[in-house]
Amino acid sequence: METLKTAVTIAGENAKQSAFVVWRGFQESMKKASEYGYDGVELALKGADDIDAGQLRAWLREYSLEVSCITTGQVFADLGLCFTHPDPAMRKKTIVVFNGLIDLAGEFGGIVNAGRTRGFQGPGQSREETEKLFVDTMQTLCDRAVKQQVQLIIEPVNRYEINFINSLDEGVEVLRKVQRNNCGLHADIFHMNIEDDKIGESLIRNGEWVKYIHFADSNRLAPGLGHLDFDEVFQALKTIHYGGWVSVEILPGNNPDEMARKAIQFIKPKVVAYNSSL
Ligand code: LER
Ligand code: MN
Repeated sequence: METLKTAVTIAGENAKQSAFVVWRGFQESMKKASEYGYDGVELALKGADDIDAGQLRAWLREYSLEVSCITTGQVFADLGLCFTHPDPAMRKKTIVVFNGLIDLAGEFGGIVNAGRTRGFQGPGQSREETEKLFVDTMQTLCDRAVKQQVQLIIEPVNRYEINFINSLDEGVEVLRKVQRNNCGLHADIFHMNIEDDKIGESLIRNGEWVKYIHFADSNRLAPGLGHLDFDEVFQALKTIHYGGWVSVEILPGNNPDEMARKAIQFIKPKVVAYNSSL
């Protein structure tokens, strides 16, 4: 079984508020991530042009980090693109942007997420139409990604942010219809606390699909600052033999450095204990 690794979410310095990350500015963020003891960085990008691949390679080497995943929230929030867009031209643009990110992930991390970019049920759109557009776009992107050995993972997000794919159960239901081996679930513990029946039980029930994890507490601050039971989460991860990334996606507050430090101080001992029990 693979070990757990820790990551923190980052974006470029000009990224808008819609980039839901702890730190901004790639190099500075990577330097701090390494100093604080994270193993990797999760890159929030709105396109492959956001970062120079050569520079990224050099920084990762300099700071001994890996890319955990490329996330795409800004593609939705900033560019207005998504898999279920009713306009075919906008869906085509979504595919072009994702193709670039998939190619980048081919060298860095091997995972691209679709959070809110998976789309939503728009006014006048039926659930069936929404699902069909989602499945078609996912199939196109998975077929592109398989050549780069990249996985495309969808993140159930709570109902107050989106009206399509809110829980892990719902995620699995639609992923089964995609019928591709390189797709999976990205479980965010904060969203699961709102939508799933029991966090541990849902992780176990849907375990074979879980490929990536976001960590935040009930109030979306650093794990340990809310009322979620992270021992239950780690126990469930053990049960499903989860190996790979746990990535901190939290509200940075007024002091992102302090929040990032509190997060790693809370999760690192649990990750070390998990890994040494393998
Ligand atoms: C993205 O990872 C996420 O969790 C969303 O809630 C951002 O709005
Ligand atoms: Mn998330």
